[in-house]
Amino acid sequence: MITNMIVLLCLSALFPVLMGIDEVKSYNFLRTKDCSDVYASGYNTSGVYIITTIDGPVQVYCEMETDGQNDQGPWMVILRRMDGEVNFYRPWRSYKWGFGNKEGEHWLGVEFVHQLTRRYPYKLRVDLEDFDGKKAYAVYKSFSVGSEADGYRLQVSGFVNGGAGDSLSYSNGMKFSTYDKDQDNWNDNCAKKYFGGGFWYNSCYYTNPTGHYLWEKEGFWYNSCYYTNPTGHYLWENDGTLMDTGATWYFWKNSWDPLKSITMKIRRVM
Ligand SMILES: [Ca+2]
Repeated sequence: MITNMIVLLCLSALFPVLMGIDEVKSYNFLRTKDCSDVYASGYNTSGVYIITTIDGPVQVYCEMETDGQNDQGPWMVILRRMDGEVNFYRPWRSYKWGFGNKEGEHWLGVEFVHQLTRRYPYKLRVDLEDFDGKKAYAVYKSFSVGSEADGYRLQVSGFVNGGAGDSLSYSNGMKFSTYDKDQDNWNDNCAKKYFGGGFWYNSCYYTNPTGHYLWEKEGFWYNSCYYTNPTGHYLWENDGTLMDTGATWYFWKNSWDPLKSITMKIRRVM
């Protein structure tokens, strides 16, 4: 009996090692609600961690440092665009619960963000990078998302300019919309019309971070699926709306040019 217990104890001590590093993280973080708790537990490297929510465990990407800039982590990524690998033209259900690859492009899930921001005060940071490698950011000192019953309404304020300008205040107070759930202020459907994903569309936006991913190749903005022919160049220049459909943040350069990378991330205000 005693021997059995000793064997069991030894096995349980080995268990985290046997489960591999990612599982060790979840093992240790059963009571963490966001990346601030992960950081407080002594983990200061950026990566994917598992945290606990009322809907069960959720994988999140924690950005523990913000390279060289003033506003240090830990941040929890709620949206990342970086290479067009993931399709963001998705229905309400996907935006509610999240999708994508936490190491790469993903949307964390607006329900989860609501559950956190209804309980604790959070700030938001948006990081931008263009195709020349230039970077800028914006911080909003207060960020919260209402309940689904209230349309996951966005409340954002306290803009701090990190060179990016303020493209999000136009969405303040808006409900969340997707192509299959139009809660925007336009008499048409912003998500559908501009190939957008889920966002707090007004009528319609100055930033569309879940928009269609476009990338630059030999001096032109190519699209991942609609046009494969470079002669599309001519067509595009004559149809401004198509140029507006990328992952944009207008007030950085007063331009609708698509960005190489957009990351939205939140941090609990202690
Ligand atoms: Ca509408």
